[in-house]
Amino acid sequence: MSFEHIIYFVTSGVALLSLNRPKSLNSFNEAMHLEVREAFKLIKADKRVRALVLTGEGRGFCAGQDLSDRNVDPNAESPDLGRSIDKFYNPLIKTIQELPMPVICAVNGVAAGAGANIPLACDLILAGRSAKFIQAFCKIGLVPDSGGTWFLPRLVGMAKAKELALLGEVVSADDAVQIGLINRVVEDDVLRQEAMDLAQKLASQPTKGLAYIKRALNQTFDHGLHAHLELERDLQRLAGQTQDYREGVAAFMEKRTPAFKGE
Ligand code: T3D
Repeated sequence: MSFEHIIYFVTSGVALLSLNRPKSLNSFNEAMHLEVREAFKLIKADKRVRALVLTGEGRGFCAGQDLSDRNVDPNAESPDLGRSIDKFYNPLIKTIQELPMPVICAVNGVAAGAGANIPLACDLILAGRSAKFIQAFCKIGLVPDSGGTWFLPRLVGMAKAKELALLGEVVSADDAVQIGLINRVVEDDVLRQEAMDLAQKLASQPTKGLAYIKRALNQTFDHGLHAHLELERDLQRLAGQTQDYREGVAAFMEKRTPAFKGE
């Protein structure tokens, strides 16, 4: 399948999905949304894929919604942004969160608007040294979307979340690590390789077990302790039924390196 607005390929168990509209800092138009959606369908259907790297081409990761697609002429009818959220952004965030494998976001430059929040839905966030994160919504009279008002307080606390969302100031990659927004900063020229290496390492692990870990952690704030203990029990039951669990225990007992197959 060929794409125009994204780059997509699979190598050594890892899918790479790179946003590819660099002239507008990989901002989302409808066509790119549709291709991203198509790529996620491929990922879900491809048994080889056991980890995903999401990144962007050029000097930006993503500048959110392509604002040139919005008619703001005073005489024009107001656009229904809720429809755009329902149709594209919310399904994307849910898809990333529910994907049963680790998703690494490699933030290769500026990440603004929805482009700053899509990484927060991923499981691990690596950033190039030059990356910056901007909750740009407040500058154009909008509300942080793509899960921004959900993820931010959980990651950085309410005080910092309000500061980021209400002021829309630029957060450097180093500061983003410092405040717990992202995981790691690496030099720009090695970002993609580092992300791919990490993804390949994850792709060689018990994929189903990692998917259950992801599910348990993603749901942790939805439950009280008792309900969450029950979820852990249910997921452990499922994990115990995987081939990789058998392999992990057998390899430990036989003092050898396990060969996990993601089954
Ligand atoms: O509408 C809905 O569906 C609702 C959902 C909304 C979700 C959202 O994401 S709303 C937020 C939208 N995004 C923004 O408000 C960010 C707008 N961009 C910026 O503030 C700045 O571009 C950046 C801070 C991201 C980067 O600044 P800088 O100085 O590094 O680059 P630049 O010169 O501003 O941008 C480079 C080019 O990309 C430029 O085009 P040009 O002049 O070279 O032809 C610029 O117009 C274009 N560009 C950047 N962001 C967008 C964009 N074009 C369209 N839409 C953009 N969002």
